Amino acid sequence: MEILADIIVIPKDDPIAFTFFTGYMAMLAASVFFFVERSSVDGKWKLSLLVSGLITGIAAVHYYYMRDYYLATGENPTALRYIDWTLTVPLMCVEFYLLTKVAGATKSLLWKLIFASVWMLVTGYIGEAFTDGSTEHSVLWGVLSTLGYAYILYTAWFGEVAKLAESSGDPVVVRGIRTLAWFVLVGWAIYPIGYMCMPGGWLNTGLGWSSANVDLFYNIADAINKIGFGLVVYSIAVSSKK
Ligand SMILES: *C/C=C(C)/C=C/C=C(C)/C=C/C1=C(C)CCCC1(C)C
Repeated sequence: MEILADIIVIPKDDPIAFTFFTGYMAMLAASVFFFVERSSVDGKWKLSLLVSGLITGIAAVHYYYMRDYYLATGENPTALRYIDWTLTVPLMCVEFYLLTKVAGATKSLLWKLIFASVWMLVTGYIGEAFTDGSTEHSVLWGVLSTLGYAYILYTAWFGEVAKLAESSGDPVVVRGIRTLAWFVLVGWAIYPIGYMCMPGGWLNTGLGWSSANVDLFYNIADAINKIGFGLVVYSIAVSSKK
């Protein structure tokens, strides 16, 4: 973690720095892919592909800044991270809405999902950014945040989104929404696990991790969720015949 005459040096033994750089490139490449492929899918899926490209594009720009911030300070770029998520997670809610719109998804469903995601992120931010290192603080805000997460999870698996997918009568959409619901269940769970490994968190004891270690979890999870989510949307767009 040193800056030599404006040249940024990546330490050979720093996996966190490594994932910031690969994460950046992967997000950028994914955006190019989604934007270019937009022209090869049926008209009704073009907006969904645009949103996929925006999600990875917004993340790429944030990664560009976060990796430099991390290299320069050795610290967790909490504010940049949450600004990124506050833009990209609601856009993932827009993806759910667009995919189920043919089956009658309403604006009110979209707003409920966006509200839940903003709730999850604002409370998570308070938990991380204003921590005094105590377990009380970490747990209180972590639990409040999890309420928003649980709402999105429920909606995707059993609630409105799942029901609308079912009534679309299109097996490709049904399968696609189910795959996205798996991403929310498994891929998104990596974030709270990382959160709990931070000082004050339930999983921190014994590990003795600093708060920068959380970036390893967040970087891997972001690559899986943002690029993976977009690829599922892409595969729905190319395989749905209707
Ligand atoms: C592209 C970014 C994504 C999909 C970010 C998702 C973030 C979460 C699901 C974060 C969840 C959290 C909790 C459920 C509790 C602890 C605090 C958070 C914000 C890490």
